[in-house]
Amino acid sequence: METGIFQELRDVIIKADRDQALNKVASAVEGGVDPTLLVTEGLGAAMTELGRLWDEGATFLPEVLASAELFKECMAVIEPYQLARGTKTEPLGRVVMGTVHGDLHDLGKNIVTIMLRTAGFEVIDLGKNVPIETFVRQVEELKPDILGLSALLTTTLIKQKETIQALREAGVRQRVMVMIGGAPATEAWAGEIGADAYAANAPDAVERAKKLVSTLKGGQ
Ligand code: B12
Repeated sequence: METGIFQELRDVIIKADRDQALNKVASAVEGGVDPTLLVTEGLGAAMTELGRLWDEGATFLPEVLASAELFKECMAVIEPYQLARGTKTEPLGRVVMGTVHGDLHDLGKNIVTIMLRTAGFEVIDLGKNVPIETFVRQVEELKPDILGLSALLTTTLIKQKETIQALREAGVRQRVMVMIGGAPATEAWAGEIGADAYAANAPDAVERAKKLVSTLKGGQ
């Protein structure tokens, strides 16, 4: 039963039980469980739950790190199955994505990246802790339709604003749609810093990205 596997997967990710998690993921994808649901209901939900435990002081950094590493290993198993379900036609658009400078959180960004790829976008993932100049240079060189900026710390949120400012200063702001996300980001923050879109989660990010691209194609 599918809902059972998501709960089981959440439990073993939270416990960072590597063997169990990798076995469960492999047998689920081979058994035809929807890979996107495994990512959102299994892996993503486990990290959200871990976040709640962290807030309560019921888990500690080494445990979170172990779960985060395992999350990545599981994603690597799921990704080929997810991509195989995606479209193989002309990409919907090009996205450059990264976590802002000073911020090492990349699990959420990775989920957004893979979901955008599955939806048919070409995504160039710059990784985490990405300097502002790198974002600007990649926008100049790769000419993406969308720049995605992830930030998980209240102290690094400001980098989203500074990146948009730097794009303006480099004269390339009008060339790209900027989409922001990450736990402390909000719709209001997006408006305040002049971003084109905010999304709270990966499915929302896909919807927003599709709208941004259709606005671009509509000749805005
Ligand atoms: C896992 C984790 C870590 C891991 C990160 C591993 C990794 N590779 O990412 C480790 C252990 C390394 C870590 C380190 C730290 N962490 Co930490 N971490 C977390 C935790 C528990 C979960 C974050 C997570 O992965 N969530 C699950 C994913 C799926 O959700 P998400 O990231 O929000 O992403 C979703 C959306 O936000 C959105 N999204 C994300 N990015 C983007 C981008 C775009 C463009 C769009 C559209 C959407 C989008 O879609 C995603 C999918 O749905 C949170 C707790 C929490 N409540 O969030 C703390 C948390 C973020 N960490 C925190 C802190 C303080 C730290 C440390 C400073 C701890 C320390 N003392 O060293 C360091 C900072 C290191 C650094 N410089 O970045 C605080 C931040 C507090 C604050 N207000 O700033 C939190 C909130 C915990 C807390 N309550 O104190 N952390």
